[in-house]
Amino acid sequence: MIGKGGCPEQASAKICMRVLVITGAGVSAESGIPTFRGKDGYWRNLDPTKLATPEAFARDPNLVWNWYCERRRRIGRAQPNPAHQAIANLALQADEFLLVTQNVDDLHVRAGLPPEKMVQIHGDIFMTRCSRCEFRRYEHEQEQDGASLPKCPDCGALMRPGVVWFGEQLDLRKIGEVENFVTGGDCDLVIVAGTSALFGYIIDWALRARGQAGQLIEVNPEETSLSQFATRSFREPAGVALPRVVDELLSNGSA
Ligand code: BV8
Ligand code: ZN
Repeated sequence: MIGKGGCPEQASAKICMRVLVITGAGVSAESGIPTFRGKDGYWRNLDPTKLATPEAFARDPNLVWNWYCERRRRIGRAQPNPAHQAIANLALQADEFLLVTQNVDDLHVRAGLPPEKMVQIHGDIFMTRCSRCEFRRYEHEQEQDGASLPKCPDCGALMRPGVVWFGEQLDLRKIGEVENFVTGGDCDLVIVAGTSALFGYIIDWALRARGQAGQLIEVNPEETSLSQFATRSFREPAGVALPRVVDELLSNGSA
């Protein structure tokens, strides 16, 4: 698989494989970011799947903004872990690559993953957008002091975090990016790491991308609804298993 002359798509690539990686909250757990369903996911003993909803925002936008500000601060203090680094390395070495992440944090990019090789299917926590018009801005520095709720400079409506909430449609452009890759040819390798794979589209993309002959590697200390389809499962933390998986790929070019 490692052609001396390099790979069909990218001469510089060292792994002549078409690779899809799908990640969830578990890959950021070792960076100190709580998962959604882990016991540490609750905030002020509020269920995150109840807080991350348009209803909660309508009911108490202050509470929801405080939650997102606290998460932004926590992510700002966190560092990418070896799982993020291994995936970034794979993105740079594989002939064809796409990362579909459910995570709204920026740890994949901070680990060196080229943003054009990633789709944040549930949005970006550092994006703030108007709840009415198309206005949006990237907010890393500006802290929301929670006192005054941010208003849209264009239409005066309430600004909201640039994420997809439960009960909301996914961004059709992003769905298109994933579909382009998934239908653009069977993958030699699909890696699914740190996700409970609860959303139908996550399972659907993993299985369609893998096609008939591809490998499906699952990295998760626990069984998930995808385990039955996996060709190899690593019941280990992603920060331990993924560097090993990628080293193996680099050393012999196939999983
Ligand atoms: C949708 C952003 C349709 C916010 C998130 C009306 C319209 C549309 C859909 C619906 C609707 N009404 C209801 C729905 C369905 C709805 C829904 O609620 N679904 C159910 C199944 C939950 N779905 C939606 O709302 C979605 N929209 O379906 O649109 C559509 C779809 C496709 C095409 C066209 C139309 C939108 C849902 C998005 C919600 N927003 N995040 C924010 O972050 O604040 S979801 C959020 O929770 C995360 O992004 C992530 O996706 C999810 C958590 O899941 P995981 O990441 O897997 O994390 P979890 O905690 O569950 O598990 C962690 C795993 O890691 C565990 O397995 C654990 O064992 C493992 N782990 C732990 N430590 C480690 C580890 N693994 C490795 N290493 C470790 N160290
Ligand atoms: Zn507006």
